[in-house]
Amino acid sequence: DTTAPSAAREHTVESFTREFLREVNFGQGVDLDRASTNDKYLALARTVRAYLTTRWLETLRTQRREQKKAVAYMSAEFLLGRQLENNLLATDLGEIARDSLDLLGIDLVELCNTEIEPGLGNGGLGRLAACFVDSLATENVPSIGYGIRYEYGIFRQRFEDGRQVEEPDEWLRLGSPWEMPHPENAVKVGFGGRVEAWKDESGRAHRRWSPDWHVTGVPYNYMVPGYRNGRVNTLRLWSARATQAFDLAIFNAGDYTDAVRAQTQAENISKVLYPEDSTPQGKELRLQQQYFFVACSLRDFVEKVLPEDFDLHRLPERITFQLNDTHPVIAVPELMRLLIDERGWEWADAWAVTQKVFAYTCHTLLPEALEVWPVDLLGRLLPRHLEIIYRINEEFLEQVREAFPGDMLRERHMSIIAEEPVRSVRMAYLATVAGAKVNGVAELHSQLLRDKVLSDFAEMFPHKFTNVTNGVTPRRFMALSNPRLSALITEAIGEGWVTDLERLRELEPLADDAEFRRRFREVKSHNRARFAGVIAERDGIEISPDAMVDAMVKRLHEYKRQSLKLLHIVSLYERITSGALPLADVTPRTFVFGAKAAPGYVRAKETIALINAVGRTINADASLEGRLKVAFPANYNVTLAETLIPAADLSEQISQAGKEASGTGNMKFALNGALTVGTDDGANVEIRQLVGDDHFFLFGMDEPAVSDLQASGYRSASYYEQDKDLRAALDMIASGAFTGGDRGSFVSSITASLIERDRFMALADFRAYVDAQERVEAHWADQEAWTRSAVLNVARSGYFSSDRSIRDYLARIWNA
Ligand code: 26Q
Repeated sequence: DTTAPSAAREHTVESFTREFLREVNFGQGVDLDRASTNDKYLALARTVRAYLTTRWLETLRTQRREQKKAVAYMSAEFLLGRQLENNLLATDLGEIARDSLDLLGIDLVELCNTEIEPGLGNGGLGRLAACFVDSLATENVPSIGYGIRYEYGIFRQRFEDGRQVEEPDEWLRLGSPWEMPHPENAVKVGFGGRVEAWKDESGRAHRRWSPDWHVTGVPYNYMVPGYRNGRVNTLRLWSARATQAFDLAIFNAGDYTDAVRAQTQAENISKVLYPEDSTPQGKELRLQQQYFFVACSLRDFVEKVLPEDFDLHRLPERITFQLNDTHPVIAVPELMRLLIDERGWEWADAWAVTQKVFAYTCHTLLPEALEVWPVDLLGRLLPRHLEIIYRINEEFLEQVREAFPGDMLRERHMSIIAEEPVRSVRMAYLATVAGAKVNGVAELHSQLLRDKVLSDFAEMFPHKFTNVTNGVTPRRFMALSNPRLSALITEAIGEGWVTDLERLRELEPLADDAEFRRRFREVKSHNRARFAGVIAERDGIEISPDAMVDAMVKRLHEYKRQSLKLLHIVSLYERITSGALPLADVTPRTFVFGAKAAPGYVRAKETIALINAVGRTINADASLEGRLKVAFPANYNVTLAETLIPAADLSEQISQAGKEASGTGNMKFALNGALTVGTDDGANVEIRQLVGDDHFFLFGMDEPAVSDLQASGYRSASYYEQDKDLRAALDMIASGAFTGGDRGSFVSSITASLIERDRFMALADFRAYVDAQERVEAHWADQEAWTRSAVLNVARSGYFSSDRSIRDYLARIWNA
């Protein structure tokens, strides 16, 4: 970047080297010639951190002076990925650091690769939060992210005999140079206990919560730099500690072991990220986590971020709390409690403010993924909050009765409290009632929220409902991860596109430029080779760098239909081995999978085992002459995504229509020049509309077709009976062809469940999918046509920058 105010002027290689060496000596306490790679990594990280800190402090001073309205993004997950490279990119210190280290004989890339990524999220929702804080900073929005500093992030995945094994993610093992703990700003949070009534001198009735145990939240600050704009925002993650008072009381009582046990109980709260991302179990510790970080964050904002003696009646002028799904929704009764019990406000005043400061983003459509908390559990842990929720519900149902007199059924449907199967709080309903706005994450998803999941609420509060289509940060997912493509783009259209992604449109004419296409292919080819190198080293997987890279990477879920992809692979293999398909007609392809299964999700784990079994067989079959390969590197994470996505030619987005709220991997692939084979689901719909039907392989039932088929009675067995290729593929799996003749265990349970039930209609979409794959192959056979499509995918996907998402949030929600 030569036009941006270059860091070089204030930060020469020389001074960088001096600061780096200082960090080696005085930060790590070692001589350079005795320093380990980790010492050098930490020293480099701290050098960059110091540079950021100057700007961070300046950002904080400005905000204290100007007191602009801010956004607090509350999320139980922030799937950040590695920090060093990103921060070098944002500060434009990359070249200086490289030159400086070169002179010292140190390899920058090796240091970057030392970093263990903070995997503080499960998948899409957590990564979205990370993209959003990046874009908030880049779009110059005063904002703060609030979340949990899990000691263990998403588990590390290994395969043992093809089966998933989970290991703890010890991401803090080698030290964490990016965080700044602030124990002096710790916050105390209560749990359990009782609620008492009391009267003040004037005789006014009040309620008071006396918790019976407490936990201390220690804030850890992370700096979130905007892209070369001088702003550095804060991400504040909370870590749980035992409260000192609690410790002392028990120690003084002489019970040392009890005291230690109490400490452990407290610290358990931020110990580990729950690895389920759907069908959440109502686990008490999970609710403790949610209340813990939300209570800390509200108190922090009200008491530390806002000026002292700020009049909270004006809170809506200063903040929106954006709730990332329902995980932080307990913030609603917590703010009510704070205003009413702790500040003596009247209910109506507190409710008026509360309804203005919260907004809710929904990320799902699956009914089983909607969070509910049994009232007995919630009432035991947070008795005052349950009372408040009941009162919110009473007043809300009163409103429902007024709006729809005599409609008892509606009242029951809309109640925040579900009666069946156990009395529970429906968190999405609470969020919808309390929030000023409710948004879905793609056009189709928002429409389905209005029409189906929350239709009664949309009827009652039409003004609340809106859409903000997700986006991804082009900093990490283009500039950082795909430097070759980025350089080619910059050469073609100049600087500036990284923060103004619609400018990629200027590439459109180049799709017709043969020389540009050649260079584009060269970039892809380089990226494939780079990816091949990484998985060879990391996983011992050998692939040809010339074969088409066909990638399906996302959490393992039945609705995402990895099994449909697998049926396609098995069908190809079956047709080849049975002689129906001449090898010469088979497009050389590497089928790449990346997927973690929730540890308790048996069917998902069986699917992983089956993919690995099929892969082992196909990869070892010499008769294929290496034309087909299955590559399933373990432990797919942000870091691996950064080398895989730029290498991909084909992006698999094949969820059952109406099930994937948005998807964000789909956007990353399109922006890196992969073509999509996909259903009419989530943001695929918008991707296809933008890139055009000729450059997107659409297949399968759309959402209305799925609903109709469901209503008329779906019988998967009929597809098995009537499609001989499908039958042959399923039979081949069931015969034990991939499991050394073993027809038992997961083989029979997976095939039987597909043939007999097939919850997400993979069989119904099989034929359309195979046809789409044949269109893929025909298009690929014409490399010029394919490259043209790939370039147009890049050129027309600028809309999917998370910068645009943030601007949409500003216009539709935060300034509204
Ligand atoms: C809730 C309660 C208890 C335990 C776990 C959970 C939990 C945790 C994570 C529930 C859901 C999640 C994650 C959901 C998620 O990642 N959803 C995805 O969000 C993306 C960003 O909007 C969308 O693109 C995806 O379509 C959606 O599946």
